[in-house]
Amino acid sequence: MYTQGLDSLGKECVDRSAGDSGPLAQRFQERVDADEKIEPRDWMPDAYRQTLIRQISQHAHSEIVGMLPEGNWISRAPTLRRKAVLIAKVQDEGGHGMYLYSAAETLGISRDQMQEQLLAGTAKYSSIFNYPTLTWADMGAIGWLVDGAAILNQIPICRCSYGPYARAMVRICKEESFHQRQGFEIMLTLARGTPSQREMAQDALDRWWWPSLMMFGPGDAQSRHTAQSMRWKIKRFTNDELRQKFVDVTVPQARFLGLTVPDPHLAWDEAQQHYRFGAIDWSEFQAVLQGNGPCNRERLQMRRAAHEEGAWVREAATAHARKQAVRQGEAA
Ligand code: FAQ
Repeated sequence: MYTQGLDSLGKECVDRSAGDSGPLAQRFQERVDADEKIEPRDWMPDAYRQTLIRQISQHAHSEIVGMLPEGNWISRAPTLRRKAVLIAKVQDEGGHGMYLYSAAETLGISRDQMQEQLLAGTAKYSSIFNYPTLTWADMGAIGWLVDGAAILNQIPICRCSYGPYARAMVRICKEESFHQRQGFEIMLTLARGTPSQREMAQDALDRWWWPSLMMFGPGDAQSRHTAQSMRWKIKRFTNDELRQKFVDVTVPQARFLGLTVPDPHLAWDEAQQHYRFGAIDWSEFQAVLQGNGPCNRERLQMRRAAHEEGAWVREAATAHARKQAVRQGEAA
């Protein structure tokens, strides 16, 4: 369902003017154009390397910070089954962060450097994780909308030009698909429940709809990286193309749930075969990116505390590795 139509979008947005010249750069672009994978030891333009480090590390940080809004509900899940599923989902997100940090490390940045950037507040992570999770229905809305948006954004990355990133995304997308379904199932249960459960589901949709649309990034005219990233096949579709696909897929799902998308301008455009939707409040998006969203400070505080509290684990692991190395040296 989420992959339908993705292969027919995006071709006209490739900017051919940017990029290095010189025989190595030319050969590199030819390989990308031929859909060959670029591997860590291959020559690549420095700007390509930096773009990947930026995007993959932001993506990894998003997964790690993204554990916090849901982690908040593990102890309050309504049943044992819901608790077990939520724990598994949050663990998956931790795993996604680890694969992605490993993929970024192949480009020459260390995990410690990425951690420092996150904890210092200089690294970006997805805006969506700076919103609070106020009710149980938010677990449904996150799975349905946030993971749904993440899948649409990430399936094309399985075909991205950089091998380690593309391969990491294959497993991640499979797990995101399970996450999306569990979220939809929570919403369905609430939507078919008591009037107050239904109200809770509607309230969660009202609060998460617009931030989910913002996940895809600024509009194409404002996106500074899209043209070059598409030329390098890091991105396969523009932010607006993916956002439109998300709206087209999700609105019928909201109707199936019997919930109302909080957008008075939402309308089906028969000629275009797309839903038209209202204007996004980009000032809210910018405020979140500048650190002034509802939970930015809380999220970073939590990460810093977790890092400090985990110092003894890192020390123990390092001491264990040292001991192992000495023993292996003695045995050799
Ligand atoms: N939030 O020129 P563009 C998940 C920044 S994972 C914050 O369009 P680009 C799983 C952008 O970095 C969610 N910042 O940039 C999960 C750039 O800043 P810079 C994360 C944003 O890179 C589910 C500037 O604005 N997914 O949800 C955002 O070409 C549930 C200009 O933007 C990924 O990271 C934003 N929403 O396109 C976990 C997917 N949007 O670096 C837990 C991979 C834009 O110049 C629970 N990433 N910015 O200072 C991508 O596809 C791209 O990086 C985009 C942005 C599309 C996010």
